[in-house]
Amino acid sequence: MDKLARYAETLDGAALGAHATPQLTSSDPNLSVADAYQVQKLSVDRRLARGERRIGVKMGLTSRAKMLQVGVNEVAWGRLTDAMLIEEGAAMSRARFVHPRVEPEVAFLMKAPLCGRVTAAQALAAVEAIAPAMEIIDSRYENFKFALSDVIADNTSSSGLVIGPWNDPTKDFSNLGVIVEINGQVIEVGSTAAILGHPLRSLVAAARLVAEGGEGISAGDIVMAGGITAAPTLAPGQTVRTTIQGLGSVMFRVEA
Ligand code: OOG
Ligand code: MG
Repeated sequence: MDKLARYAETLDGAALGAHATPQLTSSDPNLSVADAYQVQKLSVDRRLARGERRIGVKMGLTSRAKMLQVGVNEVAWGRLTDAMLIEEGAAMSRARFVHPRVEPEVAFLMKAPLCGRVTAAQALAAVEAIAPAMEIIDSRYENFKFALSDVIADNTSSSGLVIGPWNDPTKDFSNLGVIVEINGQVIEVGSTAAILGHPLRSLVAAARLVAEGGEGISAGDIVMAGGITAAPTLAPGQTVRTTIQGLGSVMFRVEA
């Protein structure tokens, strides 16, 4: 088996078994970003071969708070599958994850394809709806530590998503207040403007980066714009809610 396929198998196995694995760059410090995206594709292909279905893409590290939290300063993207979906208001099992964290995000639902270099106006015209959402990230690396190539190979830590109510995308969502509550206590506050100044910029970047990766964003896809605040750690017994001003709220529970 070639090196990249072996890395994909290791990361896929770590996700399946909910155990941490050493960073790839600790033994392969020169792993390139291009090779890391190939590892990501190969590991997601293993999921698709098991019957999971692609439902869209996610952007990561699109806010300063997120870049600071993990020490990686580049925007990256990952692939979403139906197995990652958690029903709004439902519970996720902590045992299925290594060391999960939660991020408040904005989700886009696409009504038209988007591929390559597009303007913000073209991106908005391809959006059917926007929703308050949360991503559950779970780095498969020990101590949640990684370099850029590591996190790209690991599908940018993606492991779950919860989507709230869909809203008309023609309302102004450039600077809406965001609150994350755990068990009724406010844990993080922020603004949608934390996402590259406007969440739409994340969609524009997604169209370009996904096309550079040889794929596209299709009608019906979900695109996650990226975490707005630092990501709090999840533990059993928590009820987690994100509210975005004017867009509504989204919640889930954490079980053992
Ligand atoms: C990398 C993934 C970051 C986001 O929304 O910024 C991400 C990580 O922090 O593990 O999903
Ligand atoms: Mg995220």
